[in-house]
Amino acid sequence: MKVIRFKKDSGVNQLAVVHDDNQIYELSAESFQDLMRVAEKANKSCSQVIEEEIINKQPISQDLAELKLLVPVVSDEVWAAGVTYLKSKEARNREAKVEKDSFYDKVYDAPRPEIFLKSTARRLIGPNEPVGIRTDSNWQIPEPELALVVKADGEIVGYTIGNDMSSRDIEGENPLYLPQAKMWKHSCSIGPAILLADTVEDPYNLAIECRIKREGELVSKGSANTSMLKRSYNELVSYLIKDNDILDGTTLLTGTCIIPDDSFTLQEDDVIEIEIGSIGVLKNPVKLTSNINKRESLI
Ligand code: DO4
Ligand code: MG
Repeated sequence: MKVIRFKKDSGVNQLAVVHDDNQIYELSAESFQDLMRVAEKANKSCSQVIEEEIINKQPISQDLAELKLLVPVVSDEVWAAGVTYLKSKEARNREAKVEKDSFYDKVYDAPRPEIFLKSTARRLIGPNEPVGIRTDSNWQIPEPELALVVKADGEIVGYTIGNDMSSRDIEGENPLYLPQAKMWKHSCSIGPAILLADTVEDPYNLAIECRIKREGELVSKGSANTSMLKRSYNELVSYLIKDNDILDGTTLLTGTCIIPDDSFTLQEDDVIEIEIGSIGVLKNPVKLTSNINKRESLI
């Protein structure tokens, strides 16, 4: 069972559920956070609350492909874990031109994971909106990642897809540049849906695929599985909330396990597609940040 948000023709942002039979039902909750609050008050899971609400409802007549999907949860903050897959550690060592005992080797094996602030609500974008590439970097890639949607107390309530856009030359030059290698205008996309945690059979066996197209042609393709993750999701969340208050609906990206060839860099008008299990496909075109208007308000 998946929760989506979409813009109606009237301009209203609507929360809805895609049920197992692929029928879509509008929900009365105004946001994913609102749904979490209702569930908590009733001492039920989000999926139980939804089942009870839609029992006497009619599905909408449109298909998922016809809807203008929005960020499924407007997270106050999006955090990200790094170097949680072997492939990420190896790629970081190559870009930093170090062979052994690097910071990346150490963090991969250390009890404490790497966790950094990736985005704020105002910077976050959803399906089909342009992700930005920096004007001062020559080596930029998408990072396809499973994202956890968590409650303030750290409970994982759902899974979505995150794109942790990254500048490899800026990070490779000096790891202290990490915030600039990770956070800029439109550098984080999430969506298209939140798969509710209690409806997922095995979150450690989700196939991930990333496809990058240029003028319609496939220029990069990679695949992996969440079974390759070095740490557990609860371990990552436990470090996120250690001595740190978060709000309901905070999103935590769990790290990348797909890195394009080292010769690859994104270009304007490329199209990135990230597919994870039954969550769906998160698709975003690429634009130079200088060609993206300043966003004044929340989505
Ligand atoms: O250390 C840099 C970031 C690592 C990261 O974003 C990842 O492994 O996904
Ligand atoms: Mg990443």
